[in-house]
Amino acid sequence: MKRTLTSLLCLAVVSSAQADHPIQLPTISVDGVAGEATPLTLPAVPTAATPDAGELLKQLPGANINRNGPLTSIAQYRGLFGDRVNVLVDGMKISPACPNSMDTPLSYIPATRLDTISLYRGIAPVSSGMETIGGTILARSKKPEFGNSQDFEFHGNARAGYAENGDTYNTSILAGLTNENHRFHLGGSIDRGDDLEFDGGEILPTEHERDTFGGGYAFQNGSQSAALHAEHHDTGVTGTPALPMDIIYAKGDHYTGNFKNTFTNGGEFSAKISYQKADHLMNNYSLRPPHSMMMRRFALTDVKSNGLGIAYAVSGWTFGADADRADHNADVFNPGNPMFFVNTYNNAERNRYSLFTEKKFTAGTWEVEAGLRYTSVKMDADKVTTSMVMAPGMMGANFTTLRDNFNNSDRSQDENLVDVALNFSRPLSSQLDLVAGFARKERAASYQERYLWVPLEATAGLADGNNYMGNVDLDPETAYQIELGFDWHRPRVGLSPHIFYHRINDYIQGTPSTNMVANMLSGMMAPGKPAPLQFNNVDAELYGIDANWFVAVTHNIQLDGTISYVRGERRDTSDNLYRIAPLTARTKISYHQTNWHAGFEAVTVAKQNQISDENHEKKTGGYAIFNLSANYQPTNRITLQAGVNNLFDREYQDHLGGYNRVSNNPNIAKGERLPGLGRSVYIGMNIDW
Ligand SMILES: [Cu+2]
Repeated sequence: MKRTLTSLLCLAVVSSAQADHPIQLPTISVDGVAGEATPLTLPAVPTAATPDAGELLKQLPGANINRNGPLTSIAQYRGLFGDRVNVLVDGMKISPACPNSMDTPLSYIPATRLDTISLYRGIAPVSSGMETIGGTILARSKKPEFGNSQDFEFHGNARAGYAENGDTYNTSILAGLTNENHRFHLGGSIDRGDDLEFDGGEILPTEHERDTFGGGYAFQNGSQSAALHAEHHDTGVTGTPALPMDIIYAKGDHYTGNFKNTFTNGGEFSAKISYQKADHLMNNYSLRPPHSMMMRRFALTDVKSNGLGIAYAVSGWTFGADADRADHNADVFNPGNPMFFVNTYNNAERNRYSLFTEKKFTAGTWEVEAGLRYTSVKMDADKVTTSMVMAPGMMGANFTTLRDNFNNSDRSQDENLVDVALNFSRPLSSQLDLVAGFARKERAASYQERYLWVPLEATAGLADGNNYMGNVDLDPETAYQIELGFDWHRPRVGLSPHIFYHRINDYIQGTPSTNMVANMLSGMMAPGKPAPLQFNNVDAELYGIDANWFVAVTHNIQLDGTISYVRGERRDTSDNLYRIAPLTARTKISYHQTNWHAGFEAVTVAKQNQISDENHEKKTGGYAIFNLSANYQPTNRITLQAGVNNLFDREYQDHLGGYNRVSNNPNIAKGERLPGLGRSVYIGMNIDW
């Protein structure tokens, strides 16, 4: 591929390099332009405007974020989100300690420590993970490179950023000692911020604090590599205004190990192992006023998980086995009444054992990737109880009935999931590729969907304000997926529209609970709230189109962007699916010189009228916001960054942003949709050595 040294054409080359691999969209950097596999890489400096790695995902076609707080971003891809999307952080599946996903997987990797974030566009290959019904997203932390000789060298990276909105600062440091065989590294980050603002005032509570610290050792020679990594993560007092409580802490450690050996026949054996433990405290009275002293609650939750995977790849074939286990606990307490407790989840276990095979081959002009995966999901939960069974009258009687029903139910459940994925591509000309894919993907119920025995909002961050009841007897979701698109890649123009259709049988969705005891209890505990929903199997379909494009207008000026549209509907009723991203286009014009560039971006979002009545979802209007950004490299090692997000301080509501649950928000009514962020001027610096 022809390359020039101007940064402009570098952009074009990177983009067309992406188009050469239509099945897997390679990594897009923070600027949405650089690719990790490309030698001519533009500086991958994350935007200093946000501490949250999730924000960066929005630059990928079809991807978006459900936001419940400044650090609580839930990945959405083509209308599927939460447990339906397989998010891996440094190759590891992280299980949130919070049953409401306050500590989402992406919250474990601060934006300042992020190296790349990437997405398997379209149908994720079965080798990318278990339960990939909504795709696979990979977030990778920055690590020093191995050296070129036996001599050890000291390398590192420091980043710092400040954003005026919320007085937000974030900083990280990475230090490594490496030679051609060994790599030692240490890294850490500090994120702090006060309450964020919009044009009409403050959004309470949106303060945040998070520290991370980690280190590791890696080895490589010609045929073997191994890596060990330990990571400590400590999120402190952080608001989640879209949820009924806020984070007081979410902290823990995770460890990963990887090993790879290449044999003389070209075969490659790889193994990975991981362990995670996290503890979490949340409450509804430290960062927000409680309804009353009587309604003060805090919850202590924890998770332990571990994972193991092995694979052997030879001659285009890959054979692999994966297993992981996660064990969740959550108890709710009342600070004013030491006798009060509710076991929400007691040793809720979700264990997966999986085998897969995948084959990549060429058939005529077609490149084919075909995969088959079988996964056994074994779930169980211990018996629960609550002090509320002692409550007088119907309250105590209802709690007793729900507890006994749950404890006598068949809590041990096994599911068998079968995934098949076929991805095809073929060149139609030297500049045009056709892409097609077909898949059957399955997902078993989450522990929240299965084991929530009392009407509460512990729903992995759905944030729709409804109380939910679990359902022990849920069937797995089965999706049939079709992907069709083309990638047009010329040196100065690229365009890759893909259309998709997902037909999902047994889609797990809250429908009005018919459990009279739960409904009565929910009404007694939360007067005025709608009757609870219960997780049930329904039928759904999602379809849409998304595209990635660029045009090199002149030698120095580039236009690029993405457009993402998805429609999510029920097939068994006339309702729509909940929290579906509205039609969104990102359009950027940028001017490039060798050591600086400046960009002006428009983010245009259509109204969302296609809302879920079942979830009591509210419509949102359309809007456009404009962002300015600039990078300057005074030397090869230093990048300075400045920008303004939401330049015109436009007041808008992000459809994926949730509703205000906090009664002391001076300018946002309770139950009103939370506003998007107002104008924020930011500066940042990145130093590599
Ligand atoms: Cu929580």
